[in-house]
Amino acid sequence: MSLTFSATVTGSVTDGVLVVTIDNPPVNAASADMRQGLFAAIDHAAADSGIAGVVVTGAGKTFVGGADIREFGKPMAEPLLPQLVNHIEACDKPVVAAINGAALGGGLEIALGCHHRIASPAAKLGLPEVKLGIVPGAGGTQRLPRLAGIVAAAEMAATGRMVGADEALALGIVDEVTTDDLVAKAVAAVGALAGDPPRRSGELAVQAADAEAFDKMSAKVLARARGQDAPAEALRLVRSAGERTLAEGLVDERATFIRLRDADQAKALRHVFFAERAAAKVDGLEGVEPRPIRTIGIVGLGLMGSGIAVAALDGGYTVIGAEMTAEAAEKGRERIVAVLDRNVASGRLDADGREKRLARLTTSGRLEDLADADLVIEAVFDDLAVKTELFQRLDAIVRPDAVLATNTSYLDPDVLAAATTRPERVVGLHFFSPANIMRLVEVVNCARTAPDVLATALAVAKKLGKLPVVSGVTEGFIGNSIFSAYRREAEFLLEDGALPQEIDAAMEAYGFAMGPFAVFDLAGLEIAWARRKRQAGTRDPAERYVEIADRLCEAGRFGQKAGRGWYAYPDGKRTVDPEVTALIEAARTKKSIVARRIEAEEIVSRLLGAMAAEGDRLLANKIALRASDIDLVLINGYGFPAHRGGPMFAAGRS
Ligand code: T1G
Repeated sequence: MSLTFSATVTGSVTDGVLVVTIDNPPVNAASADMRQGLFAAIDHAAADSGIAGVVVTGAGKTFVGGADIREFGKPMAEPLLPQLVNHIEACDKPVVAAINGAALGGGLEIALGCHHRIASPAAKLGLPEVKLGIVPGAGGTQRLPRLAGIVAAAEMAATGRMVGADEALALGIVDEVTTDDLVAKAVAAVGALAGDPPRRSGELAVQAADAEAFDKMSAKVLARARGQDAPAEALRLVRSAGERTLAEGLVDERATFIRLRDADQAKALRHVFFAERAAAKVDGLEGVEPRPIRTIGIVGLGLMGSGIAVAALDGGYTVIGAEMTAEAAEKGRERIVAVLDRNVASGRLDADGREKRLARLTTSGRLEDLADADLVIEAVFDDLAVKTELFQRLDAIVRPDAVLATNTSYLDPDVLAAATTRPERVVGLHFFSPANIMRLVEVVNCARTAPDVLATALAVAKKLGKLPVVSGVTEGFIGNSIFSAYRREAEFLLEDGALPQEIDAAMEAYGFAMGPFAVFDLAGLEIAWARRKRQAGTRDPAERYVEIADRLCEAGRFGQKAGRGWYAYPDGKRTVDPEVTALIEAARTKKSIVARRIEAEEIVSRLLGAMAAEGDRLLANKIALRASDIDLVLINGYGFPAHRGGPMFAAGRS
């Protein structure tokens, strides 16, 4: 007999057990309708003497993906999630969670309110709220430590790390893992538990924490949390679970959740969450099938190319790495193997994974060996003549349906496309170094790129686990265009009166891991210098131009690797250098600029404003599809603090 408790919650009685299924696509989020339905299902079971207990499970691949984030900022209908979780836990009949997939945030909290938890191997459990700038708000910080202990629970709540079924079992978060019929197993568990007092996680004692382990974990978490409020609050709430009653802890948790939910950081991180999902949606690609890609050729196995090769191997592709000579190819292979070995040493990869990847890798000193590649990505020296000649050769080697992608940062991919007989198959895949680590890939939609080629590039980037953002063709695409505007304004500030260390301090206080001048030194000053010299002949004389960086380069101050740049680096330690201050003062004098004190607030405002103004230009010229895409590029490629939402969000433009 089928029972309907709400539009998204239905039930059926099997062997005297009410099996409740949550079906709220796409992720079974705990919407108002779902909460009302599940609440009613528990009431129904409690009232029906023919029902021995309840099984709660999700339809599809998710158990419950969490509270419905789209409801945040709107009036919340009862029952609120904590009320629902408390209601489940208070039920006098056994309620068993059959965790069939992701149980995240409120989804895990619902499972923790159940009296017994059985997970399928596909289950993923976690409290990712801190990634949204909040803390769990329905008992997660209070019930999880009662099952998993304070240190493990605190680490999960403060980092948002998900655990798989086996780790959840080892931690005591779930009671069983089964590869059998999950619901049948849960129905049997209800039968076995019926008649006994339910085991309520909220009533369990909290085991005393290993203080040293907690402090060590906490220090690591807070070091990474830089400027974010939620992780410290999550640590505090879990840590204090052992010092007060469940009721007291729940009150503090809820108040903290509401305070953080309505604060700026959570609003920014919710923006980023939805921005990431919007970025993959490109008008005109609905229903466009990507071309099947199994073998990826990579030309150029230097730092970028070898990183891209590892990313492709990690993504499950067969990889042919090509260089111009056998020796260079062998060196490239060594670079790839070295990255894999580092991943094994760090525990990110096991020996079997390493072997499987190497079995899918071949390297060659002959471009002709790329003939069977479905996609070829070039990552050779960023020189137009070199890349153009390479594309002409590849065009004649690969199949007509093969896709050709350029990793260029600054060159015009339309010129490369025009050098081939099939420009429609050319696209840009601008990776960020190290390509096997950085999530961001700018997918450059060239003038002639065919829709299915663009769809192919997006699909490959997604399979690589990357965050693809579509960019049109302009020098520097989205990221480097904005970064150039950021650099220009930072140098204007120098002329006007600020010093590199003051500008860096202001931006680091705002939330950047590194200020602009520290970043310029890290990246090296010579490439920007070469570009400025190339552009000198055509530069508009009316345009304000700052010569300070040129003076640095003329003095051989090319940045951290050279031991001197905007800073000096005695023993590798970034140090203010009076020589640079003198160079800046001389540049001001040359332009008769009277330096003035510039406060941090003006520094931040001008630099954010410069980025947002360039973002407006990119939107007006249709280089970026949406303002939130620009935010994603700056956050994932240039260290813009995610909890500030990105330059366009910070400027109120997205
Ligand atoms: N609420 C609303 N919409 C959501 C959602 C959510 N929690 N999670 C995903 N979506 C949408 C998403 O925007 C996209 O929409 C579609 O679902 C597919 O998402 C009280 C308060 C579950 C692992 O943080 O991690 O519980 O673009 O592409 O790759 O303590 O979604 O199709 O229109 O990501 O299969 C805590 C967030 C909330 C989990 C599935 N939960 N979601 O991944 O699909 S706060 C989370 C995810 C909370 C309580 C607190 C993933 C997923 P559209 P998708 P996926």
